[in-house]
Amino acid sequence: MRHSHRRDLVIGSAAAGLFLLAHGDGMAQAQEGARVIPWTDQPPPVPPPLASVARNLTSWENLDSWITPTDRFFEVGHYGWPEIDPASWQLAIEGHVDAPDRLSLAELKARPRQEVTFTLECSGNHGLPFLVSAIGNARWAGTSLAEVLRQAGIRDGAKEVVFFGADRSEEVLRAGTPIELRFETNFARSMSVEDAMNPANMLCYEMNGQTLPSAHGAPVRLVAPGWYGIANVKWLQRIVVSETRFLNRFMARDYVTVRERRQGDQTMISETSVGPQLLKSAPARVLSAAGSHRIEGMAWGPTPIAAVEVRIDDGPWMRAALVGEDGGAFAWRFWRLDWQAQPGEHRITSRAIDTEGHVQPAMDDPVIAGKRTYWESNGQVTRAVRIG
Ligand SMILES: Nc1nc2c(c(=O)[nH]1)N[C@H]1C(S)=C(S)[C@@H](COP(=O)(O)O)O[C@H]1N2
Ligand SMILES: [Mo]
Repeated sequence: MRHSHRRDLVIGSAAAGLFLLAHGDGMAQAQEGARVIPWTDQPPPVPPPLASVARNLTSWENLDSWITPTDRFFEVGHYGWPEIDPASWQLAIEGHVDAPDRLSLAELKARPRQEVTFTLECSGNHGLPFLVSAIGNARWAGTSLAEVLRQAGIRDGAKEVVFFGADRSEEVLRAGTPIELRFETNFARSMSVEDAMNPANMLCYEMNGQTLPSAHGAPVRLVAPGWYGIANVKWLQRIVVSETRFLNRFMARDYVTVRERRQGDQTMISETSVGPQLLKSAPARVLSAAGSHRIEGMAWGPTPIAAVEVRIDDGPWMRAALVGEDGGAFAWRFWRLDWQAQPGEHRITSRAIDTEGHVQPAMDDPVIAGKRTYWESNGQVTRAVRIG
């Protein structure tokens, strides 16, 4: 336990012994005698039209292991849930390249293998009342995207790399007007050539040591560590190197963050495509054992987590202890704070601080308060609990 902060000493002492077993393997459940006190502000169920888009949301109380088991990992599919025959599947590499190629799954698996532990968060997480646990941390394995692109030979003048999924649906522009346009299109997202060539990116065929399940994009998905979920294109079918920018629904119409900003004495609106992950944390659960309490949660973001602070009701910020695995640049950190709780209703808020001193913004920070869309909601998360 860290004692770098004075308030730590006050909070950390008496209850510490009771919870010692809790994080030996990162599992809160492994702890004898400790009981989870469910939050009183439970999210409503995903409303029917979206329940087939965002599935398998596991409550924060049950996201209790550092690696999220695949059967508790949330799933998002905007254009349905394709089942692809891995034996006949091929990945096309085409567009502005010297040597267009088609790669089978066996050929991809024969290439050098790489792995990463990456916490995948949907950019809508915490932006909608029913979407508050669209996050999970998994061990992903595959082969380098950059090496496949290098082999195809990106030609001068290329701007972007576009990733097409096999999932397809109809899109409508100017709906309900005399100049409405309907067309069928595949799910796709693009990245600048520079971002695509990041050595962390992989063509992924394994999740948590098993064959990538179809709900998570089998046979092969893009894993783009450090990016919000939307960039991690599932059911990959074609990778097209492009000389122009690619502006589909998932780059430029939806998945666009609309923000009001003060610019001198004017208010301006900025509209930006959902991008890399942002600094964030959330309280995950409150545990109780023999009259003592402990708050546990996670923190993640683009830069290493230096500290997490927790506030109870309107009290002072208290430093939590970072615990469990430090799984590298792309994985969440678990944290905990022992708590001498008084009976009654309480609000628990956490904020992450990175090694560069950035602090996760409060909900009334202009960067969050000025946001008109639910994407990229990295404001501080407050949960409610009743201590009996
Ligand atoms: N082909 C395809 N890839 C996709 C999506 C999709 O609808 N189709 N959804 C994206 C979004 S919004 C998220 S949050 C992640 C979710 O990944 P998971 O289902 O493995 O959790 O997949 C991304 N990749
Ligand atoms: Mo998402």
